[in-house]
Amino acid sequence: MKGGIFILSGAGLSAESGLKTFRAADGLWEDHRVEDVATPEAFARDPHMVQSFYNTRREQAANAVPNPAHRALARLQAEYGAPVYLVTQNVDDLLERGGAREVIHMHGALKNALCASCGHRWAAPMVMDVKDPCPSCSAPATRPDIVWFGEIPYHMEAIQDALEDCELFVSIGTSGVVYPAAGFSQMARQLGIRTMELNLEASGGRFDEIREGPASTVVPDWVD
Ligand code: BJW
Repeated sequence: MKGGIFILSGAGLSAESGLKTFRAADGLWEDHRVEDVATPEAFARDPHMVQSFYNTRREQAANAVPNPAHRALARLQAEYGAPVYLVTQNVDDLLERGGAREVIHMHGALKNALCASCGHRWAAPMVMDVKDPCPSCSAPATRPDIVWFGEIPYHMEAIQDALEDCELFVSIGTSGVVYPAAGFSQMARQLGIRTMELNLEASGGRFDEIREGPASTVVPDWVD
């Protein structure tokens, strides 16, 4: 019998840990044009600028600490009597550092480097250089292990399987504008799954229930 909970999180989950969201007035896309830093074309054109964007964010994420929302979700995953799938668009590791056992990072992870030539993954140094050779094939093709626009997000099959195992879908701190994640709530509704949104301000998407407020308050209130 399915009884799991599917949680899709976005940048709002980590906002109170001091990490900027993308689309807020003071967000990451205010300081950088998306096309300059978050596309494969940008990396091909100016790898130093892209590496520098992610080196800064890697350092910020390493210095951030999990907030009560990350810890509440970790608690829920540990204590709930059915699977709790933590699917995140975030590239920080604050859910893991908040105690979560298993997190599905659909947009990649700042802590990893990826070889664009052979696909090998390894722990990224805090400051990555485009000329760093791949430890497996030696190609000078090191890139951040991040899913950029136009690339296929990770773990799509596992995500589909997780959705089918759930009876509740909860969207936390995401604007719901980037696909395919933006389509998950509709997929959930089509599967007959109850949907809920926890967000500072409602995103405008269709949900059976919406609770507004900062994640550090609304998430623990909902979990406990
Ligand atoms: C709080 C809070 C607090 C604040 N408490 N809440 C036209 C139509 C449909 C699709 C497309 C299209 N044209 C192009 C596409 C595809 C494209 C896309 O969706 N574009 C749209 C912009 C239109 N998508 C892709 O290219 C994806 N790939 C793809 O589609 O491949 C095809 C395929 C898929 C599947 C199967 C087969 C084929 C790839 C998308 C990669 C996204 N990458 C980024 C950057 C890399 C990661 C990084 O650098 O960190 O990922 S973009 C950026 O947006 C980042 C995020 O993960 C993502 C989502 O943003 P998020 O998390 O929602 O943040 P914000 O800032 O938007 O919202 C913050 C929210 O928090 C707000 O709601 C606030 O209210 C809230 N909040 N404080 C609670 N304290």
